[in-house]
Amino acid sequence: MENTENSFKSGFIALIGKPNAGKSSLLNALIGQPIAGVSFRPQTTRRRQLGILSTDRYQMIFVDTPGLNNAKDKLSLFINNEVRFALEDADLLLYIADMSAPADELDRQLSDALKEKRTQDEVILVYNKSDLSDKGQIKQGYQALLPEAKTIEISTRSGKGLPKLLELVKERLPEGPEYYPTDQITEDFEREIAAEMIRAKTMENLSDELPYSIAVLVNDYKERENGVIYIHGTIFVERDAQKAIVIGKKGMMIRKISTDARLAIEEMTQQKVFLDLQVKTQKDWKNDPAFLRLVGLAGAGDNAK
Ligand SMILES: Nc1nc2c(ncn2[C@@H]2O[C@H](COP(=O)(O)OP(=O)(O)OP(=O)(O)O)[C@@H](O)[C@H]2O)c(=O)[nH]1
Ligand SMILES: [Mg+2]
Repeated sequence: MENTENSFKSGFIALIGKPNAGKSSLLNALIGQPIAGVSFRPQTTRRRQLGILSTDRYQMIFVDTPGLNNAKDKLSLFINNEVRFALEDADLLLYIADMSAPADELDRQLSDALKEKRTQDEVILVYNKSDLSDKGQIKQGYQALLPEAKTIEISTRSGKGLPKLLELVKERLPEGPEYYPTDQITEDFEREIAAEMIRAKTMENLSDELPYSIAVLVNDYKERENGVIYIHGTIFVERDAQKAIVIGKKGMMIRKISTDARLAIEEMTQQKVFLDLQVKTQKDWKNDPAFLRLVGLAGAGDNAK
C-alpha cells in the first residue's frame, strides 16, 4: 500500500479576481507558455480556461476565470456564471488582488460571493503587481475582505513570489488522480487560443467602448507542409460604424491588429503564422444565443438560452 508521502496529489485551483487584476498573466506565467489572452483593458477573459502543470508527484489544474461584471446582457450572464462555477467547483481558490489599486465595490461583491460558498482556509489572497506598489494600506484593504485567508505577494511581471506561490498551492493539494495526460497544458484547441489572442490584440488597439463590442471566430486553422500555420479569422462588431473603425483609414488599423495578433500566435505556437482577418457586423450579438454558442460563449448551465 502507498503511504501518504508517495501518494499523487491533484486539484483544481481557480484564479478569481476583478477584471484586469492579472489572472490570465498569472496563468501564463505558471504554465510558462502564453495560452491565455492578456490585455491592459479590463474584461479580456470571457470564459474559463485551464492551465495544467504536471510533475510525477502532482498535477495542478489552474482555472483562469473572467472578472465579474455588472452588465445585464446574455454575454454578461454567461461570464458571471463562469465565475460562479469556478467558485463552487475548485479545490482551492487564488484571489488575485491588484496592488496598483485599492479594493473596491467589485472586490467586495466577489469576496462576499466567495465567503457565501467557501471557507477562507480554501483561499489564498494573492497580492499581484507588487512591482507597481507595496503599500501596506492597499494590502490591508484587501485583507479586510478576507481576514482569515493566507496571503502572498507576487509580481507576475518580474516573477517575484511565483515559486513560493507554487509551494503554498502544493501544500494544499488533496490526494487525487492524474486528470489529464502529463503533456497536456490546456483543454482548448490552438484555434480557440488563437481567437482569444486576436481578440486581446484587437482590444488593445481600440479605444472607448469598442473593445467590448468585439467577438472573434477563427474560421480556418491549417498547418501547411512547409510548417507555416494558415489562419483565417473574423472580427465581429455590433454596428457598421464600428466596422469602419476596426478597418481604419486605408486598412491601417486592421493591418496593425493583424501584425500584433500574428506575433502573439507565433509566440504561442513557436511556428510561422500567416494570418488573414476580416471584419463583419453582427447586430446585437451579445444577446444572440446561437451566435454566443458559435464563439464558445455559451454552455452547460448558463442562462444564455
Ligand atoms: N506591472 C504589472 N503588470 C501586470 C502584472 N500582472 C499583470 N499585469 C498587467 O495587467 C494587465 C491585465 O492583465 P490580465 O492578465 O489580462 O488581467 P486579468 O485579470 O486576466 O483581466 P480580465 O481577463 O479582464 O479579468 C495587463 O496589461 C498585464 O500586463 C504584474 O505583476 N505587474
Ligand atoms: Mg483574463
